Amino acid sequence: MSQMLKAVIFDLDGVITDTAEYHYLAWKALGEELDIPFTREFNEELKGISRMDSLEKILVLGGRENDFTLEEKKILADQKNVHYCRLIEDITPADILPGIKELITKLKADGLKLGLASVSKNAFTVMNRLELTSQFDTIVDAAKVLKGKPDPEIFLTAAKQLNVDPSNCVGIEDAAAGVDSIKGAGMLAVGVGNSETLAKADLIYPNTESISLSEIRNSFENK
Ligand code: B16
Ligand code: MG
Repeated sequence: MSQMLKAVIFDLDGVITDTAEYHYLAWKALGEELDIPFTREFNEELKGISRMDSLEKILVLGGRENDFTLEEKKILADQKNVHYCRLIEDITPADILPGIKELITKLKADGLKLGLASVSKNAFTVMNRLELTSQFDTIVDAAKVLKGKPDPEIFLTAAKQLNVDPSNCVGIEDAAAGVDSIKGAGMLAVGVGNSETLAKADLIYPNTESISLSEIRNSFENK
């Protein structure tokens, strides 16, 4: 029996706006300070991963996982966040990625609910600066989520807050960990970005501009 599409749950960084690039720049600067340079390829592994877990991955990459106390790690993570917050200071609605505003308008015209499932503790600030907060029916508070992506908790929480069964939801993500989270929640997964990185998604688009609601509906009806 085919399910009805009732809600679309968005990731923020890398889907609604290009803050994924700012996370990369801020981590890269910290990495260099710690003598742990890393590539964009390694950065793919940080996408969708919480602040402290990202720091751990960087320290492991540099073989420095035992060099810092928890207190020191918190200071390093804060330092990255201060840098990131500076980078997002000037973002405006002009920084919404191409096609996303149009997609939101279509979804709302079709009576679908909109949710946000970002593990970023800066998500409310970014959504406010993009002037998108009022367009969304729910925004999950990352501070209240116990298990980050790839665990399904955040997408399941968004569905619960929307009062929609996960089987009636689609999730949109730019990170492999996020696609795993969506699939684990039992939702249809739309990936935006590299088709190899996002291979587990049900539908993959190279960029936000090419996301097609009619294709999503087709995929949804045939799943
Ligand atoms: P913060 P998303 C994630 O956001 C980012 O992809 C990831 O790079 C970042 O480390 C994480 O948020 C935590 O962000 O340090 O601002 O709390 O992709 O789930 O929207
Ligand atoms: Mg993301």
